[in-house]
Amino acid sequence: MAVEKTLVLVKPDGVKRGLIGEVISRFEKKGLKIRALKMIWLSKEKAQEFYSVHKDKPFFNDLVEFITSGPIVAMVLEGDSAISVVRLMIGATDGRKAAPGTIRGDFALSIQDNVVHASDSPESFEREFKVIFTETEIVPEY
Ligand code: 3AN
Repeated sequence: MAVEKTLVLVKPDGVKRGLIGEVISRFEKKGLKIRALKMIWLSKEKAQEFYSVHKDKPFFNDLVEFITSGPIVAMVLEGDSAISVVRLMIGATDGRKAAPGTIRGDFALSIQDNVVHASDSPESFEREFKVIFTETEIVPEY
């Protein structure tokens, strides 16, 4: 088992609906360690950079519009196989298809307004992390 870090965002819909605590609480109870945490409001430029892998998709502009529509809460979580564990816990992209018991399965009914984002690979984490955080914002191991 490899200890991994992953980047999670509570998206603007999750913040507006008062789900920050619920989302963080699930990850804390699972045993994942919070190594960084902050609330930010992404600029359009940062949002385009964050979602650059989707730049040719038809929904790219809507996605940038949505993620910049309000503040988000960003965190770096760490634990054994954190990337796949967190992806399991957030559920399928489309909230209508996400399994009950997952964050999207319990709180989302949309493919865009789906409460959370989480890195899907170590490479994604490295790229996404640098858009949102600086190295010094990660606390030392504890
Ligand atoms: P995930 O967040 O599950 O990794 P991705 O990476 O395929 O999903 O998509 C990134 C984000 O783009 C999703 N979280 C969702 O908000 C949005 N998205 C994905 N597919 C669509 C779609 N067909 N229509 C609108 N928005 C979409």
